[in-house]
Amino acid sequence: MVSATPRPPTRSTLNWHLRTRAKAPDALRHLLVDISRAGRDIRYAIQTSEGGLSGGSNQFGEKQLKLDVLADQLMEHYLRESGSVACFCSEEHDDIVEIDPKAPYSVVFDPLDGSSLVDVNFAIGSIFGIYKGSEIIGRTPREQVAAGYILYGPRTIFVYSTGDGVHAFLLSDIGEFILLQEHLGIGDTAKNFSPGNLSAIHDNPGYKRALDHWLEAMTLRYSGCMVADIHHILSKGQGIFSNVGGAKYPQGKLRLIFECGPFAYLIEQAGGASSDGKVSLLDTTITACGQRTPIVVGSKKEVETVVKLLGK
Ligand code: AHM
Ligand code: MG
Repeated sequence: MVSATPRPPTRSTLNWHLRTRAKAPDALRHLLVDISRAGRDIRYAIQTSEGGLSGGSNQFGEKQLKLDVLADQLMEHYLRESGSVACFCSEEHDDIVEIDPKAPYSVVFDPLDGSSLVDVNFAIGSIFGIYKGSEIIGRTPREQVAAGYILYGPRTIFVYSTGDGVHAFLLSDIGEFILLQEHLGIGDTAKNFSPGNLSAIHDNPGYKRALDHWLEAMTLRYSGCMVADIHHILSKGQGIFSNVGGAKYPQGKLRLIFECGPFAYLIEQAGGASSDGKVSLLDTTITACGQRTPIVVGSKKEVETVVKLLGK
């Protein structure tokens, strides 16, 4: 006889979590599961495909690796297959790519963040954010209905939020993401600092003041991959990450749409803070695909301290 009450699954899968805990609408749940599948395939590509340059450059004039292109194609494949994506904006495309204007969501993503670290076998990642509707320009990252990342380290971890906390999943040996930790939280004070675009201290006295303050009592944790460096903060429950302007990158190196926006959403969901030096990154209006922004994210009190030192 078939039981009337559905039994919980034997493993807490991502799909189960999205359905029963996050109570995500079906289309959003399917889309997030599809993005996790892209992550699983990108993981396989990192482990098995040849290295080297693709011969092309992205919208920022950066030389693309074959893996950058492959990761981008895998993500695009799953987004198209989902049937739920109106358009997407990727670090590897010059402009927004339209899929189906009538579909419910728009997706922003960096398919392979920190890909220059692949040769040295450091951790790298994919980042994504999801907006309702078919517009991305003119929105603010606060309007994301979900954001997350996949970290390809010794273990592969999928982290997401749909606005009710931040949750982490581990890729199992049979290719399923299984719940690792719910409701990751960030304390108000930081012990670790992660300073990007550090050469800016020579042109930006505020950043030099922040560095001197960190060196007094804190410990450096910086890998050069934003996904790994921010995952460090989320998994240790404290820390600060920054990438602010100097002569080479007046607005810092990182992009609002597919790098800083999704992380600002995740960090604030976990109880931390984000700032572009003036306001929360969640309230910065997106004006162009390639828009760069200064970023300070992590433990609340430390973000406040650094913003004051930057602005002095
Ligand atoms: P990418 O998207 O081209 O890989 O560049 C982004 C990466 C971030 O992951 C990281 O925080 C930053 O570049 C590192 O830059 P730097 O080496 O200047 O600190
Ligand atoms: Mg990137």
